Amino acid sequence: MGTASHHLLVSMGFFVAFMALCLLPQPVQAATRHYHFNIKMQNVTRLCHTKSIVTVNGQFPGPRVVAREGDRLLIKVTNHVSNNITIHWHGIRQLRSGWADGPAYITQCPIQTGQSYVYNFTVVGQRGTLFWHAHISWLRSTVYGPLIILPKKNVPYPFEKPYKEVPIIFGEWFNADTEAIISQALQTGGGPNVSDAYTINGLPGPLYNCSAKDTFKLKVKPGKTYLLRMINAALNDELFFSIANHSLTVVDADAIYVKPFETDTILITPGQTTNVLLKTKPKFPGATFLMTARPYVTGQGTFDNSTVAGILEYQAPLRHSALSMKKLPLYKPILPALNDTMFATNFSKKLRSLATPQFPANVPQKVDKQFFFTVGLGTHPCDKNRTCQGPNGTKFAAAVSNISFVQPTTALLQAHYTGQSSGVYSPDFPISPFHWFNYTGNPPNNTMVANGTKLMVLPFNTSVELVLQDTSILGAESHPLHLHGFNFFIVGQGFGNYDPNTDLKNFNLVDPIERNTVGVPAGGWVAIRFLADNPGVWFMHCHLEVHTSWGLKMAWLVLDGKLPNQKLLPPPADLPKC
Ligand SMILES: *[C@@H]1O[C@H](CO)[C@@H](O)[C@H](O)[C@H]1NC(C)=O
Ligand SMILES: *[C@@H]1O[C@H](CO)[C@@H](O)[C@H](O)[C@H]1NC(C)=O
Ligand SMILES: *[C@@H]1O[C@H](CO)[C@@H](O)[C@H](O)[C@H]1NC(C)=O
Ligand SMILES: *[C@@H]1O[C@H](CO)[C@@H](O)[C@H](O)[C@H]1NC(C)=O
Ligand SMILES: *[C@@H]1O[C@H](CO)[C@@H](O)[C@H](O)[C@H]1NC(C)=O
Ligand SMILES: *[C@@H]1O[C@H](CO)[C@@H](O)[C@H](O)[C@H]1NC(C)=O
Ligand SMILES: *[C@@H]1O[C@H](CO)[C@@H](O)[C@H](O)[C@H]1NC(C)=O
Ligand SMILES: *[C@@H]1O[C@H](CO)[C@@H](O)[C@H](O)[C@H]1NC(C)=O
Ligand SMILES: *[C@@H]1O[C@H](CO)[C@@H](O)[C@H](O)[C@H]1NC(C)=O
Ligand SMILES: *[C@@H]1O[C@H](CO)[C@@H](O)[C@H](O)[C@H]1NC(C)=O
Ligand SMILES: *[C@@H]1O[C@H](CO)[C@@H](O)[C@H](O)[C@H]1NC(C)=O
Ligand SMILES: *[C@@H]1O[C@H](CO)[C@@H](O)[C@H](O)[C@H]1NC(C)=O
Ligand SMILES: [Cu+2]
Repeated sequence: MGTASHHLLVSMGFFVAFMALCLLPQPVQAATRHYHFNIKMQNVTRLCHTKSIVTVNGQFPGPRVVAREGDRLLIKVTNHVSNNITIHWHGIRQLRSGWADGPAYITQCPIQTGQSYVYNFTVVGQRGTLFWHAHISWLRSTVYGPLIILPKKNVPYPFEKPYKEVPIIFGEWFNADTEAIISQALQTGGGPNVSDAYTINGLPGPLYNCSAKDTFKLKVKPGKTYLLRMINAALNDELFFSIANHSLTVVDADAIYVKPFETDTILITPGQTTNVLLKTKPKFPGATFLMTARPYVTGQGTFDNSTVAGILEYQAPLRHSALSMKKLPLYKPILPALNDTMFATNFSKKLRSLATPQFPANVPQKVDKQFFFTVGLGTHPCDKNRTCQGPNGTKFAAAVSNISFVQPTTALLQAHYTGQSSGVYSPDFPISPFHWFNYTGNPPNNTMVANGTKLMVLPFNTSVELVLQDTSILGAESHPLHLHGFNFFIVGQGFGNYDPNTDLKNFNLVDPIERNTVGVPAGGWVAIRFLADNPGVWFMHCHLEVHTSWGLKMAWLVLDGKLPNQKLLPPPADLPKC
């Protein structure tokens, strides 16, 4: 059944893409591709629990969106559920088209029940795997799907042409309603309930109770090369992934080609994507190998420590009977320990941009503005007359530079564009925290964080260097920071407190990895650089949804440039209103 539903998913994805191609005249270079996302409820059963979930077109995971580099996408989203919804095209640069980015109350008001909105954007200078997901509250727990960007026609991959391409999207399954979980957590101030299973393409697999029939199965032929398009759409967990007795060659991360390297295990944070080549063995008829994923965890709280498994199955020639197949053992991969920070560090150090003349790494060599932001957890006081379940009776909070972001009730981009920002946001996000403390040392006595809706304003084309420093206020923890509207280069990283006197000289300005989501090391820092060449309001937040809910988020406001092609385009007529 797992295989059947997977194949259904595959064929539906291709069907949608096929329809899009057929319905339109086809210019030689760029095409316009149309999709229709109907947001609707669907009953889905996993782990013997049937649940009514929010989906796109009744599919879980959602439909595959396929485009070529250079194409325009027109995706009409119609909301048939009682929840407000928005969709984010995670990793798409959205050059001058910020209205189509999707985070609720940042670039748009939500699409309300009965309303539609057409996301209209082009794919520029990116090829590889990205994904789309709901960007409001915790709805992305079920509303997500692959976004596949093929190279331009007749442009080959900078690696061996794969025999087949297979998306592998990780998620988290909750038996309970995730909207109830986060709203309960925000009320009590405690940590939210954790998931009941991890999933591969929506399927938890045989290591969970009542789940063997819901197993992702990849049937392969011997001696072929498969391109696995891996996506971590899990809500709250970084994941290790491995396939027994097979190594993987990493070739692309966050839709940017990398210098290929081989590894038995990959680490992928929520918000990251990784393309790997899997070379199947020359002969292995009927053999089956498990592929498994489980979390990499650095925080103090409870978490889902379970393991999702799928099956890699070598097709047996017909003359091999089921009996002879049974004799072969089922191989299982060995994953790193749940807290293996050493692996995480070594893995991230292997990631380098391809940096060839055709695919250069345009690392900003000079810096106009330097910023230093702390990221981490903290606390808010409990409301009077109530008891709270956060640390010492407080409420959990999270912050960037000690400012816990307060979500506005109208969209920031509209407020900026219409000149009505007063009372919505203030343009005074600090370039560094107001108070120095030993960020990764013993926790300070006062763990309370401040609130605010503050934006960092950048003139067009500012070359930015940003150090993201983890704090140990409530324990050091890795935070996958995601920036909208840009890719950035990860020019340095380390443990302890960032020290420009010693760390700056070790920056890699030649071939650093370029991506949209970076795991800030637990008890450490990363330095990133990007060129602010995209006018608009751009969200930056931890991609652990619980931390985003607690306020680990902020936004950049990049101003228009002088030239006509350096300005944000006007909003579309159907842009939702608050
Ligand atoms: C889901 O199941 C419930 C209970 O069986 C039923 O009332 C409801 O109509 C179903 N919803 C959908 C979308 O099929
Ligand atoms: C999409 O955006 C482009 C650029 O702004 C515009 O020319 C085009 O008319 C839009 N298409 C639709 C269907 O809104
Ligand atoms: C969270 O878990 C607790 C303890 O198991 C349970 O009492 C509560 O109902 C759960 N909350 C939700 C929203 O499911
Ligand atoms: C699975 O089922 C067994 C037997 O009913 C039970 O002991 C075990 O706790 C269950 N495990 C989970 C994770 O629910
Ligand atoms: C997962 O957590 C449970 C509950 O804390 C514990 O009993 C179990 O041993 C853990 N499993 C693994 C694989 O760490
Ligand atoms: C990882 O966990 C193991 C077992 O729980 C523990 O012995 C070890 O000290 C931990 N390592 C780190 C780096 O925290
Ligand atoms: C706190 O509780 C007292 C007694 O029940 C009540 O009089 C008071 O109004 C409550 N205060 C708040 C802020 O809810
Ligand atoms: C909670 O209180 C204990 C004892 O007073 C203290 O050691 C600890 O640091 C406090 N934790 C937080 C998060 O404030
Ligand atoms: C910060 O705290 C750590 C751990 O206690 C300590 O090793 C380090 O020297 C401190 N750094 C500074 C600058 O005080
Ligand atoms: C924190 O509290 C301890 C004990 O109450 C005190 O000795 C220390 O000076 C305080 N530290 C700061 C930075 O206020
Ligand atoms: C910040 O907001 C939270 C939740 O809205 C509230 O509990 C807390 O008291 C606020 N803190 C400050 C410093 O305003
Ligand atoms: C949906 O969004 C609108 C506009 O922000 C808001 O007024 C309304 O309360 C929201 N509805 C729900 C169900 O969250
Ligand atoms: Cu985080």
